[in-house]
Amino acid sequence: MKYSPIRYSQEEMLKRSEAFLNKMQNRRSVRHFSSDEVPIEAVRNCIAAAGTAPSGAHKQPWTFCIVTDPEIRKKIRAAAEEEEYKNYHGRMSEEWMKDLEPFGTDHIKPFIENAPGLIIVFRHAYGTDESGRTTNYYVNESVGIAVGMLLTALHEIGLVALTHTPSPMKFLAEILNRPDNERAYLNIPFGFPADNCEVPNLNRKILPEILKEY
Ligand code: IYR
Repeated sequence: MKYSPIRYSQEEMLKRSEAFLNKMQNRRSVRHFSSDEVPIEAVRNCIAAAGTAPSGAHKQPWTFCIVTDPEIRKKIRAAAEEEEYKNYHGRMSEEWMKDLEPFGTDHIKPFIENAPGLIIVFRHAYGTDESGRTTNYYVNESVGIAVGMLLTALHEIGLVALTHTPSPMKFLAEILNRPDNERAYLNIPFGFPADNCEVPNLNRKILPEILKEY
């Protein structure tokens, strides 16, 4: 099948790369959400955009669950806080606890209930068809790329998000009744930042630190 994507002039490419970089420099993880309503159809489009990600043998080994139901969120929060309590009270190393200090995180996760919604991402450890189990390839890489595209899409429409990693997160598949081949990958609360929202004053590595040219 023939493929002819748009071809920009070199000057236009530079201009677009600078504009995109500026836009992405403004993306931040947010832990405090407002209750402002979010256009859910726009979030569905962001998920469809994530679903355009490349994947091993094009198996598309992902499921994205949008969760807004208060009862389900209550269950997820209770289970997440139970695990996180254990993490913050003995399961995480001293070094880990110290590394997290600038972010002011603890086991209490109000955003699970008060963000306008959650996108819970599942990776497919294997696939299924009429004959039984099928193999998926590079599942972590594939789902990681799709999530990167999802975060970019959410940022593009002016939403903020958090990549929340409750651990262990087996409870997510149980609460959402996902099939056996699906393993929770990330919980992504999304919405608008709260009025008084603050984020840690982080420095990003500069380009020479992350880019080596050969
Ligand atoms: N999963 C825990 C701890 C945590 C770990 C890392 I690495 C972070 O960058 C942030 C939090 C939690 O969600 O609080």
